[in-house]
Parts: sequence; structure tokens; C-alpha cells
Amino acid sequence: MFDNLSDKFSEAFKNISGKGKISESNIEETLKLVKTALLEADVNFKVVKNFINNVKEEALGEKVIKGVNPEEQFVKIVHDELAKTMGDKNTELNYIEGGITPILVVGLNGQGKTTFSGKLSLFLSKKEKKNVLLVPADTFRPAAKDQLITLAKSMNMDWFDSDLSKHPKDIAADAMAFAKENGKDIVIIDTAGRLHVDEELMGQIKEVRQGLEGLNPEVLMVADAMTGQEAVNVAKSFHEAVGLTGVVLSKMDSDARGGAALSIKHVTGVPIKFISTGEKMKDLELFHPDRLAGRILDMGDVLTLVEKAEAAIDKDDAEGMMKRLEKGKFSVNDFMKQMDMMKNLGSMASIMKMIPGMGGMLKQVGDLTPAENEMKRMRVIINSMTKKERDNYKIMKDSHIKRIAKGSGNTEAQVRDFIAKFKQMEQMMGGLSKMMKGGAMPGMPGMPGMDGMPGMPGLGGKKKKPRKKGGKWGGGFF
Ligand SMILES: Nc1nc2c(ncn2[C@@H]2O[C@H](COP(=O)(O)OP(=O)(O)OP(=O)(O)O)[C@@H](O)[C@H]2O)c(=O)[nH]1
Ligand SMILES: [Mg+2]
Repeated sequence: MFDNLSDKFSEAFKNISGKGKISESNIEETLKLVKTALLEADVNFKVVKNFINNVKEEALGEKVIKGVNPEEQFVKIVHDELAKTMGDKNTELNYIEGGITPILVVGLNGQGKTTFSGKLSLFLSKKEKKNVLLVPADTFRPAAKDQLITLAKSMNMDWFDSDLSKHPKDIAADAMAFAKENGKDIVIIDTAGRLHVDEELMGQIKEVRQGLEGLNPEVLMVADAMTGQEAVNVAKSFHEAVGLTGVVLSKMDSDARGGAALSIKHVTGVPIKFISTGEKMKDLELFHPDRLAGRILDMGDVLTLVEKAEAAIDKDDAEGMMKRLEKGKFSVNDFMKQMDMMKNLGSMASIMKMIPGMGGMLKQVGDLTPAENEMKRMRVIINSMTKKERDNYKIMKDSHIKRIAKGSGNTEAQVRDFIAKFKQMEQMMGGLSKMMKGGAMPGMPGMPGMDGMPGMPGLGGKKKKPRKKGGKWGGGFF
């Protein structure tokens, strides 16, 4: 996310590292670089101007904090200003207590409205324990109804069988009545898009909005983060015409530059409420400006990582594993479970970016594909093992190894290599269980510190220098 902006910022900060203290002359060059970085990221020029002025004022007015070097102080100032520009804290959805909250999802063509509607229903029913109804109201492109229903079915979510021959305003009214009869808390209405902001579209959405007047609807506009300033302009038009309560930035997993995220709140006054980070239904995050500022500045985002872990990791599984670890037991099965837990959290690269300092390391390491491929290979090997072998690999003899190699499409050497690595891991886990008994238990459920993270080659217990870009992992799991 915003890799280019991150790189440019860290280049800019190098300028003041090693300086005795912050002064007008030694931040001048850095500020220039920060400004260029923001403009290149397609941030609105007025926002950039304001940003630079504020950072300068803060930096020069900053009291010298003993023990904190100027670079760190400057980074902190930039962090806080980034967060402030994006709206400081997450703005929550407005729920109507004891009633039904209508959420109207609007935006231009192909921006991710239908996908977001699906994601939001999952988010609200899982995280907020809401009873959600999904309503297809795209009368412009009838196939959109099937698209939403397919998503709803895949998540076991309730959906409304809209009559697409009616005006979306009436569909919304029918859906609200249905929701009332069926004890729903939230009604998500997915509307049609158009190629450009046009009168017809705005007129239609205005009518839907008016139909919901008095019900205090959320009106969320979905915008593709890749479109930068264009997203800002569209948000402005929509806000003027229908009054938005929030913006959702979609496709944040693509190489969006950051312009939309950094400009929308400042230019339109409308807060960004969610970010969409992939095509899967679980790829939705609340928008936390302060945390995103941290990610941009390579400070990681541990809070989001912990939340993801809580959502993705089965508590009973994790507790069971902890108990086994405490007893010093660690089997191939446990290892497989750990790999599954990690997989649920996202790609290796996306996890690493959320750990402070790892973002920079990731850049040095370069491509993580070989490591991910190795994890895949381990999975196939494990899948070819019998239950007995997984419980206790020590029973494995040459004939077993031969069978597993054949069954998993690997060479015998590769199977032996896996067993050797597993042995190392087992030893590490033994050490960990002693630590745990000593009361020094690391925090995250099922993720006993970095050392226990499967598939983090070169980052585990034995410290190795990060390899150069393009370098091979060479099968090194540790
Ligand atoms: N990578 C990625 N793709 C996304 C994301 N959100 C949506 N998409 C993809 O973008 C395409 C368009 O998404 P839709 O949800 O159909 O967009 P829409 O706004 O409903 O489109 P219309 O109804 O035609 O106006 C689909 O292929 C989605 O899979 C995201 O966060 N990341
Ligand atoms: Mg759609």
C-alpha cells in the first residue's frame, strides 16, 4: 500500500538524520522532498501546501525533546500530520439503535460497489453481530442482481428478491418493509453505477436518498483508490448532489499512490470509513488514519495485525496449541495448523508490512515468492503423510520417505530436508515452551512471537542477514 510514497518519505528523512537538531535550513531540503513525494502520489495541491506549512510550523516550534533525535521527531510530526489530514481517527458507521439502519452504496461504474456491499454485510454480521439484509437495486445492469445474490449465498447472508422493474427508490422502500417484518438491523442497498457523473444517475440516487429521508441513512460512496484525484472530484460531485456520510476506498491492494486517501477528507469534508483490500469477502478494513499513517511511514500497524489475527484465528485451536506447546509437544499437525492460521491472515508480504521495521526489511529481501512456494511444498509433503507420521515423525523410515516423496511429487531429498527443518523447529518450540513456563509468554494467540511464525525464512530465531533483492531463499526455512 502506497509503497512509492513510503520510499520517497524514507529518502527525504535521510536528509536530517545525523543532524544535531531541527532548524529551518536543515529541514528545507527534506520538506521539498516530502512535497514532491506528495505531489507525485497525486495528492491535491492545496492539501500538500497545507500539509507542508503545518509540518514546518510544528517542526520549528517543536521543543527539543532530550534523547529523541531530530529524524525521529520529524517523522513523528509527519506521522501526526498525515493522520490529521486523513481525519485522525476512524469514523464509525451511525447505527440506529433499536431500529433499522439503511446503508446506501453509491459510486461510478466498476468501482467495487457490489463487492463492497458483500464485504460490508460479512463485516457487520461477524464483527458487529448485526442481522443484515443485502438488497440489489441496480436496475441499470440487471446481472448485478445475480452478482450480489451469488455473493450473499456464498456467505449465507440474507438477500432481498428485488423487483428490478420498479424504481430503485421503491425497491429500497420494499426492502425496508421486508427488513422490518424479518427483524433485520441493517439494510445494504447496492445501486447502479455509470461511466461518468451524469444527471440521470444523480437524479436516481437523489430520489432513493429522499425516499429514505427520516431514516437517517448512511450514504457510502465507493471509489477506486487507483483513480487518485479523479476519485476526489467524483466524491465532491456526489456529496454536493446527495450528501455522503462516508467514502470507501476500494482496490487498496493495487498500487494506488495515496492521492485519494490523503485528499478526500480535506477536500470534501467527508470521512473515509472503510478500505477494501482485495477481491475476497474478508478483505475489508476499517479506515484508521493514524494506523495508515504508520504504515506509510514503515512503522507497521500492529493493531490491525492483532485484529486480523483475532478474526482469522480460531480461539479454541490457538488455545489447544498453546497447551500442547506448554507441554513441550509440537507435531507436524501443529505446524500445519500454524501455517493455516498464517494463511488466513493474508500474504506473507502483507503481514510483514504490518510489523514495525519489517516493511524496510521486505524491500531488501525483495521477492517472497520462493518462500511462499516452499510453504506450499511443505503442505503437499504433509498431506502425503499418514496421521501416525504426523503425530510422530520419528517413526518414519526410508520406506515411508520413499512413499511420501512419490505421493507428493517431491524427491526423497526434499522430504528429508523437510524433516530436518521440522526437527529444528521442534527444538525451537521446546525452547519456547520453557520460556512460557517461566511466565514470559508472548502475546499473540497461536503466534508465539516471530520465532514461531511459520514461513518467515531468515527472520526466525537464528538471525541471518536479509538477502539481497532477487536473491534465492535456497530452501532456507530458517
Ligand atoms: N483487487 C481488488 N479488486 C476489487 C476490489 N473491489 C472490487 N474489486 C473488483 O473490481 C471489479 C468491479 O467490482 P464490482 O463490485 O462489480 O463494482 P461495481 O461498482 O459494483 O460495478 P458496477 O455495478 O458495474 O457499477 C470486480 O472484478 C471486483 O472483483 C478490491 O478491493 N481489490
Ligand atoms: Mg455493481
